[in-house]
Amino acid sequence: MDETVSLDLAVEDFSSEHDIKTLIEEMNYQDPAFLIGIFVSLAVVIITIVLLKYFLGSKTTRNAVLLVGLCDAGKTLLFSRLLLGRFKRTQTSIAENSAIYKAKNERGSSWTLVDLPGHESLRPQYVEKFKASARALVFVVDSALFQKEVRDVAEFLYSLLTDSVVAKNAPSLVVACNKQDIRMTKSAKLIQQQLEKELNTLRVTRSATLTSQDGSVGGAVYLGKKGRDFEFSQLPMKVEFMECSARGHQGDEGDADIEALEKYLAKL
Ligand SMILES: Nc1nc2c(ncn2[C@@H]2O[C@H](COP(=O)(O)OP(=O)(O)OP(=O)(O)O)[C@@H](O)[C@H]2O)c(=O)[nH]1
Ligand SMILES: [Mg+2]
Repeated sequence: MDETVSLDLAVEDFSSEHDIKTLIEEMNYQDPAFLIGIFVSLAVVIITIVLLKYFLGSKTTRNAVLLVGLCDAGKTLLFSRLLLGRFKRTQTSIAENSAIYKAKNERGSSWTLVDLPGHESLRPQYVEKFKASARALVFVVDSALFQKEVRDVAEFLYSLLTDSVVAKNAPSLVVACNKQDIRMTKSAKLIQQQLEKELNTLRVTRSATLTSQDGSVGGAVYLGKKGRDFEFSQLPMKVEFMECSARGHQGDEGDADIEALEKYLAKL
């Protein structure tokens, strides 16, 4: 009985060895162009799979639109307006609000809209928690208080933009210059110019601590292009500035003025 089994195995071994030999011999007889064709097709398939995984894989998992900004900028009211269209009395947030937002487009895209607390002591932990899932950052600014808050706004923006995860994923950035219903507020253009100036100054003071060769230390990356004044166009992500009013021009009962932001979210 045992002998038959070992004989069978020997025959099998012999035949598989024989198969490989004939395969190699056949390949030797093949036209080299045919073999090159096979290798090229295999390489194309592998490269396509890797690229698809890189572009689609990372984008599809990043599905969150984060509302960030200083305290009182209007993030929670904007959150309520985007989701329900209604005005809502708000209090300073101590935790995130999160809900599914259906974009106003034919594709029927939906994003997880997350409103993060703006308080200085809470901000870092919430940014840390959600930054990797961000498809877009809506950075909300109180345009009426901008002059007074410019330094704090720039510092928060700087910490976000030099974060290595944010820089790598490069989520779209929209700076929503809110509270445009208030008289004498700063325009989006002025806010952009002042922020570029302020970020340029911050970069000089902060980059003195960046020493490693790739320009990163403690998870921070260099902001913009070295040797040139900072401009938002130098960032790895798409950046847009827009004006809006979560309260609206007709008071609490009227509609908000957030069409530009809604259009932006529809194209995301
Ligand atoms: N006039 C005016 N007031 C606004 C506007 N948006 C928000 N507000 C008011 O600003 C105050 C702060 O709004 P919130 O939405 O609570 O601000 P927040 O950014 O969520 O603040 P934190 O939760 O502390 O980070 C509230 O009294 C809002 O009614 C706006 O477009 N115009
Ligand atoms: Mg809030």
